[in-house]
Amino acid sequence: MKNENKIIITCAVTGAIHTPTMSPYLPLKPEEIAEEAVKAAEAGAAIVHIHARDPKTGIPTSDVNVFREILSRIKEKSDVVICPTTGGGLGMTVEERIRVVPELKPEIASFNMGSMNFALHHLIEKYKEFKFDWEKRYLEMSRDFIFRNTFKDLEHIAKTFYENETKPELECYDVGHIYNAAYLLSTGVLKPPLHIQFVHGILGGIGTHLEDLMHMKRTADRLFGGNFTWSVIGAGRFEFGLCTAGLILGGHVRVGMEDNLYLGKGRLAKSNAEMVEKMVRIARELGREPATPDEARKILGLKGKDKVNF
Ligand code: KMH
Ligand code: ZN
Repeated sequence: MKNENKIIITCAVTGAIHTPTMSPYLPLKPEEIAEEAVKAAEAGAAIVHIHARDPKTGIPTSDVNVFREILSRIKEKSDVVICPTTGGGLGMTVEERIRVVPELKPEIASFNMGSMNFALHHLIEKYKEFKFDWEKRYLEMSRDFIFRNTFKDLEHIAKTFYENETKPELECYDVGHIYNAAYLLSTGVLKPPLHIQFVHGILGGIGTHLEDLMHMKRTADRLFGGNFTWSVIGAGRFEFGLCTAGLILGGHVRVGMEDNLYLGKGRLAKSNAEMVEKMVRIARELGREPATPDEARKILGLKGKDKVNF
């Protein structure tokens, strides 16, 4: 089968949105995060997207040593492409967020394309009480939180990525972020071909209607012609629907507990692998075969797993 027909499934295994109360299955410790990532890869994920959490409390952390432990554990057991976050978690500085790139020199990492009020406070009302003190405070703080990615930041982040031969995965949470990417491409800050991830359903960004995805896709088509690859995220219950739409439109997809904790209505996913398995089933039913990690490396033009620093 040719690479054009291959679908890259990314699994985002823990993230910095959901908190321990929301699911007992959310991996928190480095060994749990790594294990979930390895199993997701075995289930068919070609890329795993990684955030780190404090091993004791589960609070998202930018500690490079925790990232290093997670990434090395995964690499020991799997050849999956490892994509750490540079979005980090609420309250981290840009410098803290991007440290993983010069330190660990990953093949690919997330690169957030604009500033926004990344809001999670609306999740509070779903829970009567929280396991840890920090959870409610963390979610509440997002009501007034600007996820900072100014043009000055974006230039600095891009420079750091290219110096380390790390491919940017451009997280676009709204149409304006696609225009930001086009501007940075026109000024030479970003280099073609771009890899864009359309992120739907974060409060503060674009919604989860099919028309929203069509608008993002049409805008990127118009601005970049055929010279880009793309993937879709649908937060919460829209995950599988939007990913299915994305795969029908010829894109790649991301699933996993960072974006959604449920496998179906009222049914918590017990593992990230279960979510990947579901996506693999849908893809195969619709005639798309999951890409292997090496096929994903080729499709995205990555430098290779021997060139990372972990
Ligand atoms: N949390 C997602 C909505 C990042 O880590 O840099 C997008 C994301 C961003 O994964
Ligand atoms: Zn992330």
